[in-house]
Amino acid sequence: MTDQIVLTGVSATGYHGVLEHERREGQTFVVDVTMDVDLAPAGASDDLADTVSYAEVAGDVVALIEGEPLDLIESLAERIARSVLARPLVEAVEVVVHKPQAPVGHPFTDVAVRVRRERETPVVIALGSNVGDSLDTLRDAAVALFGLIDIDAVSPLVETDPVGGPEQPPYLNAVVTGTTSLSPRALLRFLHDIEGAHGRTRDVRWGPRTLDLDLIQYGDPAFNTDIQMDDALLTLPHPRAHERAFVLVPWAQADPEATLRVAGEVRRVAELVMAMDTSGVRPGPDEDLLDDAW
Ligand code: PH2
Ligand code: MG
Ligand code: MG
Repeated sequence: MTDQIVLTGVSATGYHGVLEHERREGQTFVVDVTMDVDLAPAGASDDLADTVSYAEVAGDVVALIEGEPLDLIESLAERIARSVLARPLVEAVEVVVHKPQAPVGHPFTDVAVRVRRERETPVVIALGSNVGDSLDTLRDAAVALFGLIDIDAVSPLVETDPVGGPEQPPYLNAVVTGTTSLSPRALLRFLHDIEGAHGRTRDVRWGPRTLDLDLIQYGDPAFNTDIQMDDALLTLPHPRAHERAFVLVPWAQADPEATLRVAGEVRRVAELVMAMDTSGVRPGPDEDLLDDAW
């Protein structure tokens, strides 16, 4: 069960409605907002920065109630949902807009619309394996990702020389792009679960691994919606992705238009690839990782 923040009964006077007297005199609108937010980080840190301020959300709701008059409470609910989803920690939102003084023409207690909207954030995940039957492992991982996010593209497989760490066999690498309603932290937790299900242990840094799933980017730098963060659990965008041919080459193959923020600047992944040494990256087995799932 997802954690939620529930804000109920935020009310203000607005001028929404189809009838002329509604536009002239206004009436009370009452709004309930339920936000899906992972509350564990704030529960542990006791820090407002780790959660969503319900006071700020209430302020946004009142501004929209009092703002530009709309014909329908449907469109008011839609705008409120959009404004709440603009907060990065909110995975999904339910908005109820009540209009208890609506011109219904009969005795009634309330009328309301309820909408639920989920975030659809573009994400980029890099897959790697160099222990065991790597092709089989990456196939399983791709199927697990298929159940976790809405996949847009799966790159071809590449076989790559190991970068860093002890002497170790070559890797099979690939990149998956898609969209998700999960927050970055929630997505990371699921990625770790999938790694764990393939016997992944975290001992040698950059050492051989059965399965590595790295969250490379969350959001879209081309639209300035990419999340930049750096805490004990997660750094976004991935701090070394821009210099790793085993990530960028398959990523550019999966999405030729892809962009990545490098030192604050938005760069085309395909151009980064052209400027880098890609001699350690070769075509891998000619297999569609999602053959069975699509
Ligand atoms: N992953 C690493 C370290 N080195 N080298 C290659 N070629 N591919 C990888 O996926 C890789 C690596 C740490 O995650
Ligand atoms: Mg890695
Ligand atoms: Mg990793």
